[in-house]
Parts: sequence; structure tokens; C-alpha cells
Amino acid sequence: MSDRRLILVLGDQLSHGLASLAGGDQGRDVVVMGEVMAEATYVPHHRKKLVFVFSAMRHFAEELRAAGWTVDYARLTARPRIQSFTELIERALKRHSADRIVVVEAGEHRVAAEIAGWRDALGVEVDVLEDDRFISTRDEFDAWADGRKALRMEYFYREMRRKTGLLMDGDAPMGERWNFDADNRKSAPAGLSFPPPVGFPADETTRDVIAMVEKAFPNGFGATQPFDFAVVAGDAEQALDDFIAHRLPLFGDYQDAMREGDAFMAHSLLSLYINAGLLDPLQACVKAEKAYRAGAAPLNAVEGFIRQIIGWREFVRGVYWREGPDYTSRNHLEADIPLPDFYWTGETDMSCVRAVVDQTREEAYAHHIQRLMVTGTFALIAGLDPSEVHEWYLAVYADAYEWVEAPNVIGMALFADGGVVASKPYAASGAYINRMSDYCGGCAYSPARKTEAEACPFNALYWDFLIRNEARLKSNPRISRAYQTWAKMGDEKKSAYLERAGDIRQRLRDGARL
Ligand code: FAD
Ligand code: DLZ
Ligand code: SF4
Repeated sequence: MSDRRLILVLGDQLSHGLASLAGGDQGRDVVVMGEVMAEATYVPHHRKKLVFVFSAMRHFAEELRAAGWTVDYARLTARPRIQSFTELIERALKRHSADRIVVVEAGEHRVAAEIAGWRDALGVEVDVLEDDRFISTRDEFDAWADGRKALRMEYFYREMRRKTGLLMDGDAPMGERWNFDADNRKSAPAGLSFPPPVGFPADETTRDVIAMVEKAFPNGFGATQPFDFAVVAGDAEQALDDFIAHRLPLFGDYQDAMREGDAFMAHSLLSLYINAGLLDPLQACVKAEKAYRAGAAPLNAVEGFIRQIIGWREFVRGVYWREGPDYTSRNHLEADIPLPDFYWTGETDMSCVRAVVDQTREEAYAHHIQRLMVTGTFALIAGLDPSEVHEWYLAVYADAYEWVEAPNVIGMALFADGGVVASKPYAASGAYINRMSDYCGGCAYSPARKTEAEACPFNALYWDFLIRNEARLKSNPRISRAYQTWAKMGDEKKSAYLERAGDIRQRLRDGARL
């Protein structure tokens, strides 16, 4: 046996500084990468997400070769077909005489468990290295979380500010506040336009991948084209610079706003690059901070952007690993309505849901408030089955990997973890969407109507949600005011709300149009 090692690089580990590559030997080791069926199908991924992942993997493999590495890369079309990472590694062990596998820890319990079985199943040594592309280690998160009654992002975020020194004046936060979220809730005035994100035309590699994905998944969800995501680190960097120069200044004010036909608004469209490893999260924050120091972007925008990355992104990762593999099957509120077809087809009279689903089908993208307060809030207050909702989110967004998606869906949007991620459920009536978007203007339903057939479904579902879950939620101080409002409501109105919600929920169970 040689002392050659196989360095397995997964599809969301496309970083040249990856720990396994940094410790590797180009003259001796072989990098193994593969488009494998299990990964392409564990959920019915959006086809644009598949194109992004495979094209970025192929480009990364080429960059590694150009840098001097030997790369054994298997395409989805390889025959015999490679079903899993295990088959990929078995094939590579046969092709290269190697006795050791090195891999950076996977971002998902499912894959981590598969890798953990290789030593016994394949009789090789396996070194699993820590993923050092995050700002906090898993141990640091656990040390912070241990002994706390509740985990709140805000306090963890302050630790991350201190650790990185971002937006700090010595020990104090710049601007004398840690968090400017309260300044970030404006709706977008009709005349305001947002500079669109820079696009990157598909090159030959991407065009090949598009053809392959269209052939392999002819009936899969989502458009493959137009495809203008970056697929290499250099272009992802350009996307970051473009965001900082043109949209970051507006990011804070309009972070929560939604607009028909405007998918990106002032958002960065960077999560898919950061999560795949093409862009370094800390680097993105450092550049944003520089823009603030240079007077090119206001503090509420820069703080908001940095908070999402060193706060939320790191926090949800810590929660994912800490809570364990059963997290995705939690159902604290015992919600059980199957996911309606309109989450895939967009065929609903609710303009807001239709707009977000249609946009998602085209772009494999929706911004945070669309995910949280439209498709998320609807699923929450209607009582949709969390595991089905989780699978949908994991499938349809180009940035979706379980470690980041699950805490956002199971925890933040659905409160199915009983309050690990969120301190209260994000339940809202149609008034919220009406305030933050222009969706209601063209809707068959009216946000001002309460219980009639033409009333916005969110209105009755909101109250019904609170009443259905009264025993679990009433003592939560953050929503007790809503229960006080309900208590003051007349009996006739209360019954009308509950009857209307019962009718809507039955329609969802029956698969009737809504
Ligand atoms: P911006 O609004 O420009 O934010 C800047 C960056 O902050 C993002 O690129 C991202 O890296 C980070 N970020 C912002 N919010 C979060 C958050 N809540 N958690 C983690 N990182 C965050 N994000 C994913 O990366 N993958 C997912 O699968 C995913 N699923 C989500 C599901 C639901 C129900 C919700 C409510 C949120 C989800 N998010 C997910 C978080 C967030 O919506 C996306 O990160 C964001 O919309 C990506 O678009 P952007 O790059 O334009 O973000
Ligand atoms: C998301 C994804 C897809 C669609 N396909 C592949 C693949 O074929 N090969 C691969 O190495 N990685 C892929 N990925 C990313 C993995 O699913 C991801 O690495 C794990 O879920 C761990 O986060
Ligand atoms: Fe959505 Fe209700 Fe507004 Fe229609 S009226 S767009 S369903 S919030």
C-alpha cells in the first residue's frame, strides 16, 4: 500500500482554502469529486440549483487541476451510475491505490453518518476534519449555549461581533447600539428602483450541465434558464463587490419589503455562493464594514448585513448540530395538513403565495421575508406538516443545505422546535403582507375583509392558529397581547373567524383551490 490519500471534496466545499486541501500533498494525493444520484435526488431539487452545484463543482475541479492537483471527477452520466458518496469512494479506492480518506465534515447529519460508516464498511482510515470556513466552531457554540435557558441569536451575535471585531469601537458597538433592526422595516415606495444584481452568462461548461440536467430531470421543478449565477469564486467576488457598491446602501431600509416582479430588491443574492464555498463569509463582512467606514453605506444597512452573516448564519448552524438528527422531524404544534400542490404549481388565488412560488420556480431564490412571512407564515398558521414544508424549502432554493435550511424552517418559520430558534411564532394576518408589499392590490382576496368568502385567508387562519395552540402559546409574553384582543372580541365574530378558518383548512385537506 502507498501512503496516498483520497481527499473527498463535497459539492458545498468549493473553497481553495479547504482544510483537507490545505493539509494535502499534490504530488501524492488524489482529489475525488462526484455528481452522485443520492445527492441529486434526496429531495426534488430545483433544476437551477442542480445546474449551479454541478457547474460550480466542474469549474472547481478544473481550477484544482490547473493548480497542480490530480482530480478524479465523476459526472452524473458516468456508467455504471454512481448512486452515493460511498460508491464514489469505493470506485476511487479501486482506481487509485490509497489507504486513507480525508474529508472535511459534511454539512448534514445524513451525509456525516454515511461517512462515519466507512472505516468499518470499507476497511480504510477516515480523517474527518473540522470545517473552518465558519466564524464560530461547533464547540464554541456549544460552550456558549450550555447552561442557557434559551438560546437567543442576539446574544450569540454580540459574541461574534466581539470575536471578529466587526463594527466595534473597542468593547462597544459602533453607533452605540448592537442592532439596528428596528430601522430596517420600511416598505418600498412605488418610484424607488433597485439596481439589479450583476449576472454571469453561462459558459460552455454551464451549458453542458444545463443540457444534462434537462435530460436527466425532464419533469423536475424549476426553470434551468436564464441561468446567470456565478459558478466560480472570482465571479462570486464580483457579485459581492457589485452588491456593496449598488445595493448595500439600501439594504437596511428595505430589508423587509416585498414587491411583485422584483425578486432581489436590495438583497445581496450571495447565500448560494457563501454556502457552496465560493465566497468567504468573513471576507464579505469585512468588505461591507469597509464601505461603512468609507461613508459609502449607512450603519443600519451594514450592521443588518453583517448580523445576518455572523449572527443568524452562524447561530442556525450551531443549533442544527446541537439539536441532533431528529430536529427535522420535530412537530411541536402537531401540524398535519399535507403540503398543498400550489407550493409547486403556484395555482392559488392568493397573490402573495402565487408571486413567491412563481418567482421561486424561475429564480430558485426568494428573499428572507418572502420565505418567512409569505410561504412560511401561511404554512405556520394553516398548520401544514413541518416535515413536508422542510422538504420543500430544502428542494426549491439554490442556497438550501440542511444545516441552514432546517433551523430556518422547522425553527424560525414553523415554531416546530418549540422555541429553540425563535422566541415566538411568526404568525401574522394579511395586514402585515399588505403593509410590506404590493401583492394585495392585485389579489382576489381582500386584506381588509375578515371572515367573508373574499376575505384574505391569512386573517381567519391567524386567529384560528392562536386558538388552536392556546394551551402552548398563551403564556408566551411576546404574544399575550393577541390573546387579550381575542378575549375582547364578540362571540359572533369569534365563531365567524373559526368557521372560516375551518373551511379553509378543510379545503387544503381536500386539495380544493384556495
Ligand atoms: P441577504 O438578505 O442579502 O442577506 C445576506 C446574507 O446573510 C445571506 O446571503 C445569508 O448568507 C445570510 N443570512 C441572512 N439571513 C439568514 C438566516 N436566517 N440564516 C442564515 N443565513 C442568513 N438561507 C440559506 O442560506 N439557505 C436556506 O436554505 C435558507 N432557508 C430559509 C428558509 C426560511 C423559511 C427562512 C425564513 C429563511 C431561510 N434562509 C436560508 C435565510 C435567508 O432567507 C437567506 O439566507 C437569504 O434570503 C438569502 O438571500 P440573500 O443572499 O439575498 O440574503
Ligand atoms: C446539493 C448537492 C447536490 C445536488 N449534488 C451533489 C453532488 O452530486 N455531489 C456532491 O458532492 N455534493 C452535492 N450536493 C451537495 C451535498 O448535498 C452536500 O455536500 C451535503 O448535503 C452536505 O452539506
Ligand atoms: Fe396575500 Fe391576503 Fe394580500 Fe391576498 S389579500 S395578497 S392572500 S395577504
